[in-house]
Parts: sequence; structure tokens; C-alpha cells
Amino acid sequence: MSKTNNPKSREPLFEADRIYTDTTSEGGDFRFDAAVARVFPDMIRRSVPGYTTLIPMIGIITARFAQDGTRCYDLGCSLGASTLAMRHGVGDRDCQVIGIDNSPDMIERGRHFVALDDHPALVELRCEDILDTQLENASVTTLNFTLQFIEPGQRPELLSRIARATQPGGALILSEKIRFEMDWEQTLQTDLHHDFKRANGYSDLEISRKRSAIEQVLIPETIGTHRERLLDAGFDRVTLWYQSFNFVSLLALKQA
Ligand code: GEK
Repeated sequence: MSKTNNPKSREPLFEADRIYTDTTSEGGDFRFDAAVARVFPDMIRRSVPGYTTLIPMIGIITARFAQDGTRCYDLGCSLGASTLAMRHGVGDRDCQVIGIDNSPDMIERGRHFVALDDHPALVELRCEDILDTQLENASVTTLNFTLQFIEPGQRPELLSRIARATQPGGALILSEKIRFEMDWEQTLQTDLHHDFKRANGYSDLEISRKRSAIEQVLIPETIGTHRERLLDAGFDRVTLWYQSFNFVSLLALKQA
């Protein structure tokens, strides 16, 4: 696949991810800039095992927990794939769906995807830092592979703010790349993830260059750490609802 056309503008909506094929570029830490935003749908589908399954499931979970008269937040929404799944999950309930990302390139491109989706529920995309953004009256919040990019020391406060903003009976969907306590498990699951990337057409060089670029900015934690911190933050129950290799999604609930 190389390009997917946007029928309205004839501009490609996204391109194939070839970012780490260029061995002449200097490298440096991974950033959510214009080059990444341009290839993002292809990059995330080929890099995150189960991403294309997770997105529609976020719609199904939203449909169960969204409440009339509340907000549904998608924090770190990128191009709005999970935001749009939440929009469809909300159905005809009176909910406002708000996607937030601090990458202007993501938000700008995300607006095109939202415009192409004709579901009537209200969607707003905001270019803001989720560490500063005001959260209130939430029934469903999604952090789909976003918390991993937040500095670990800042994670407890963010999760507490989300829990405080969540109505009784509301939910947080938390998807993350994780690490494992046992060395053998960490090695095996990482190898399987790399096999997945290879099967999706990434070369060994691309895999190792991406790994070096991302390892300072994506800090994975164990499932145990996530569970404990969600409970400390003010959620009452946590269940693991999805796992594919070292990628998981947890559902944290506030009692009704
Ligand atoms: C999806 N949820 O397609 N404030 C706001 N946004 C942030 C911050 C921050 N402090 N830090 C990182 N981001 C999406 C995929 S990608 C996951 C999410 C990935 C944003 C960042 O700009 C990027 O768009 C997103 O979090 C993470 O379901 O690339 O692995």
C-alpha cells in the first residue's frame, strides 16, 4: 500500500511509513511531527499488534458506559481513530466527544478524518497538553497508547484527575505497551512483537532504528503497576480486556 486517497481533496489522507528506511538521516528521539502524522495510520497498524481490533472495541465499550449529558474524552487522540470509534459508540446519547492531542500536525490532519465521518454526535478536537487540559463530567475516557509517552512521575496525578472527573458508573480505557517482570517473558514478548513488525514489512534495520528513537520517550510499565496506580487514583475496579504480545488494554471502572 502506498497512498490512500481523500475523495474530497485528492490529497492522500496518509502515506506508507518509510521513516526509518532512510539511513542517511541523523535520527534523534521520536517526535509526533508532520512526517509522523502523514504516515500515522500505516505506522500504528503495522507496529501495534491488534490496533485494528482495539479501535472498534473502544466503540463497543463506549456504547456500554456513555451516559446522557456527559463528556467522552480521547486523550492523545492523534488522528482521531479512537475518537471516531467513541463517537459511533455514543450513538444518539447526548454526549460531547472531545479528542485532545498536543501535536498540531496530528490535530490538523485529524480534523480531515473527522470531517469525512458523518455521524451526528458532536466531536471537538483540541490541540492541548493532556497534563494541563481541564477534565470534567466524563463518562468514558480513553488513553489509547498515550500514557506511555507521559513522564512516569506525572502519571499518578493525570490518572487521579481523570478519576475525579469521571461520573459514578463511568470508565477509563487504558491501552499501553507493557514490560514484564521476568526476563524470559520480556525477551519472548519483545521478539514476538518484532516478528509481527517483520511480518508487516518492516526490515530489521527499520525495527532497530525505531527502537533506538523511541526508547527514551516511550516508557512501558508492568500490568501490576498500572492496576495498582488505577486503584490508587480512585477507580474501584480494573479488568484486563485485551492483550496481544506486549500490548494490553485495561478497563478501569468507577462504581455506580
Ligand atoms: C489512536 N490514541 O490512534 N498531551 C497531549 N497529547 C500527547 C501528549 C501530551 N502530553 N503526549 C503524547 N501525546 C491514538 C494513538 S499515539 C500512540 C495515540 C503511538 C500524543 C502524541 O502527540 C500522539 O499523537 C499520541 O499521544 C500517542 O488510537 O503513537 O504509539
